[in-house]
Amino acid sequence: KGTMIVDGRKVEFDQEKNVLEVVRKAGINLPTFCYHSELSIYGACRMCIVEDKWGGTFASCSQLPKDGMEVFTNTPKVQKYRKTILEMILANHDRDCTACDRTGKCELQELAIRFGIKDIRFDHIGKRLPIDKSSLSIIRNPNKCILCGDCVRVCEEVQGVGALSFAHRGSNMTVSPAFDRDIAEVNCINCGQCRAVCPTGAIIIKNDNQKVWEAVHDKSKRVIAQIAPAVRVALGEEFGLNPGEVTIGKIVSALKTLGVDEVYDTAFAADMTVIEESKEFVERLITGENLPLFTSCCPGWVKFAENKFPDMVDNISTCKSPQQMFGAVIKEYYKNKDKKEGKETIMISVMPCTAKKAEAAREELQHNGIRDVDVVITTQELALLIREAGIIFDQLEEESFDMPFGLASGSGIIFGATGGVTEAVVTRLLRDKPDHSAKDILFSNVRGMDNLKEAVFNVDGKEVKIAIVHGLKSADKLIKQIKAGERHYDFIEVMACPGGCIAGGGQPVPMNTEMRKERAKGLYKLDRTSHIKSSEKNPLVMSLFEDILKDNHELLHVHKKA
Ligand code: HC0
Ligand code: SF4
Repeated sequence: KGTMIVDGRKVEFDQEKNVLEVVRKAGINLPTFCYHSELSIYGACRMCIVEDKWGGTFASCSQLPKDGMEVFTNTPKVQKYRKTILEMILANHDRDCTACDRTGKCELQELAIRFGIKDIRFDHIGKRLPIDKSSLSIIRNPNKCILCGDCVRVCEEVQGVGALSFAHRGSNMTVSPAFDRDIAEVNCINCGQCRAVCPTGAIIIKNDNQKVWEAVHDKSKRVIAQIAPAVRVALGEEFGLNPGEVTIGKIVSALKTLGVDEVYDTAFAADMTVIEESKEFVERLITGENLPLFTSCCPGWVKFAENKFPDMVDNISTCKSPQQMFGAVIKEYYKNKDKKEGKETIMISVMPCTAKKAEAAREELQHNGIRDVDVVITTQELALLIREAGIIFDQLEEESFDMPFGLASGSGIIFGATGGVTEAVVTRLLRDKPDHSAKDILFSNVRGMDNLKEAVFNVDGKEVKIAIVHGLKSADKLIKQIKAGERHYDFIEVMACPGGCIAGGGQPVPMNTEMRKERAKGLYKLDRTSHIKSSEKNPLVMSLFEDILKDNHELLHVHKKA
């Protein structure tokens, strides 16, 4: 607690972690590449440099604020210093901006414009390192890397994966997977969080939009799209709206304009998941086998568990994720009609998540070479498709989902936020309990952005303990404690990305905790205004269980997790 003087003006500080945050509080947007409030402080880019009253300079991210401290943010010395750093980075950077995925949203480009960099005094080195296209989810272009280390830290500190690190020394320094291997050959779980923090185009989403165009241009295809819960509260950010603003009607309309035949809600399939997963949970509670039950809908988490805790894979629910359930059900639903009409059904998913691309390609999620889901595009790719097609988002008339798979309960929709799956399953298990106040207390525990959330409730007289974690580092810590016998749970929801799908690696960037909260709020609002509160009250889901799923239950489950 204290007061600092920034450019001659007094600023009080209290919780601010460093001088940089105090300067920003004073209304000065100091530039930085390597500072993220949620990651450890690296202090390498030095763009946030300030001058003290004695003429000394320091990186403001790396200093604690002190009472009476006086700093200047725009002296000739720091201005010159920042410009020189930018020129040095640009001299070493691939300047193929017109064809870059991040153009217009690149933090390096933005700062070059902001600081009026026109002539670069250094020779253009223009690295020519190979581009890594091995992953199904992301592309790494080391020629555009500015060595801020944000990806290295998020992968290690938030995800507990450590797939990326600094390699080589001096001017040969790069960021790469160990031993310069391709990213697909290491323990990367495809979460895309590295891409979400990368300030340039050095890590981008693998773009599958061409596959969408090919499908909608092919008259022999019946093109069906499903839209994940979290997409509807984030896509708007690409078109100037606030985080959390719901644009689902426009998204449906945009997909129809692009040529998709039918548009459905992944939250419908989430309702199926709730019913199947609750059943599985109650069965395990009775037998006592494979507890705790871990949720299975997050493919980043499933791959993490396979890599790190192979002995716990049987604890993961056998339920396919809603994305995959939906694909399997749609293909079954249209099987006979396709045969009659000589068509092929293509399932396209619009997801907030880069790992869903890898999930859809898993061997056990295809049958006789036919995948449950054919193409996965992220929220970001959908925004690109909309722009490419020349669709003016603002002017789109809202449309509703098609039927019969367009109706979802509020429970299905909140899947997109951390705690949502748990809340939906508990709502289902407590369906006969009229005690709303107990449910309200329970749900206040499962919502929010705490790393670990816990709740206890009763099923048929038995006390059940739940944990919710998001960010795989938190999951890693929790599982180690469970293995050591320090903690005990019956049900554990794990989502790889901090905040859940709303903050997936395929969502618009930049992203921070406030935005995550706003996006989650958008989903909870949809839940409140939904006519159907719990999954088993979704009449269309229930009739599906009576109909094609009656003898086809295996469509919803997966048993081999290689
Ligand atoms: Fe999610 Fe899902 S909630 S993982 O976060 O379960 O991606 O939004 O679509 O599959 O429904 C993502 C989001 C989904 C699935 C659903 C689940
Ligand atoms: Fe690490 Fe996720 Fe990036 Fe893979 S996709 S390198 S796991 S942050």
